[in-house]
Amino acid sequence: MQLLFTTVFAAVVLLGSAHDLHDDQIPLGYVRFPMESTYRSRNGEVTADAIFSGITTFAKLPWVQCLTRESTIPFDIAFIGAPFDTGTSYRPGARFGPAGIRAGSRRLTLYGGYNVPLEVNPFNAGLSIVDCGDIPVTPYDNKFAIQQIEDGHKELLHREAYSPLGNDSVTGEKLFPISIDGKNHPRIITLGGDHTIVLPLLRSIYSAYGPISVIHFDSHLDTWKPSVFGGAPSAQAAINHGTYFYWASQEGLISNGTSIHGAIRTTLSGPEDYENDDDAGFKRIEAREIDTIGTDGIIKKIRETVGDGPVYLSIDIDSIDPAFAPATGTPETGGWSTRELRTILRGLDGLHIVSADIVEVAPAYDTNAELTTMAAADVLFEVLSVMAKTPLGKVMV
Ligand SMILES: [Mn+2]
Repeated sequence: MQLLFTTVFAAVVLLGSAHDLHDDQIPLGYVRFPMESTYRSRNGEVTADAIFSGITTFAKLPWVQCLTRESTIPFDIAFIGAPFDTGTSYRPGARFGPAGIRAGSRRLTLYGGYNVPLEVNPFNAGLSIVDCGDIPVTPYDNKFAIQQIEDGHKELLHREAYSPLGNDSVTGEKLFPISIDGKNHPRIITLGGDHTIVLPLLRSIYSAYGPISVIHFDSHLDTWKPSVFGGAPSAQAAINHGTYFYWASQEGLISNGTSIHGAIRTTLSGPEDYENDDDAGFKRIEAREIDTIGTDGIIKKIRETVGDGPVYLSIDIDSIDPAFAPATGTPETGGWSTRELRTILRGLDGLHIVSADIVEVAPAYDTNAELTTMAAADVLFEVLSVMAKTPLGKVMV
């Protein structure tokens, strides 16, 4: 009897502990310490922490299952994937973008992550920065997928940021949130996905900030009317990666007149596409303007257009020339170099970028040197650095 009891007891304990293990299982130990620097080794030792080993998250940031059981872990900036590519007109494959960009980002903290021109280490700036994995996205139903992306983004955006806003670094005055709901929201950096995902992302942004100024780097306008760009067959076909800004404008999600495209060089259905683009609320910087006004002139135009209000930043990897970033859905030659785009992004230092995305990275078309995914990751390093320097707050007047 004693033996039977002991056996049963032992079995219960074993089952119990197995169950506890499962409940307590955390994918990477450092998730428990979201403030801990991702770069710890000072002696150059190659360990299990080496950048080429282990599970791949963006820049080896802690993986947090933000949308499921670790939904209470707070953060200031979250990376989230939106693996959707069924709104694309030419080369599909951006559903593998999030995984590819993460692979291209492994090297970001190799030397510690200090951004020399911006004089900041975003990974060590006191912010909680995490990789939330991917939003679940169905490849079978675009309408449903677009709703999933909006819901997933909102779920993250509407939390409270981990770090308090603090005070203005110059005047020392207390900062207040710039959101319309008065909350200090975290920032979300979305890894696309084709560009269609920006419609649900802007719907989410609108729910926290109202109509938003958009900085959009792309070789294409993406404000096309569905009747011009693939939308004739059905209501579902009308929402695609060339029309999402048309719909966002129709829905009042974009701040008209304080939004701007950069790197435009697409052919058009005709000059009237630009009139339609004006109606959608955008100013334009052509890719070729880099030869006349340079990166300084481009930065100036952008800053004059968006002012100091809340800004959403959307980066199509095809803004970069296919010589540097070939793996994309609709490549256009005559674009900017990776260096030029990175310089322009650093020129956004001080703007209130509330969230951002990079889209149209389709790794299957990349070189085996991972040019495109590396470019995408490095571009996001600049975005992350700019975000880390400027809190999303303003002084009350
Ligand atoms: Mn494009």
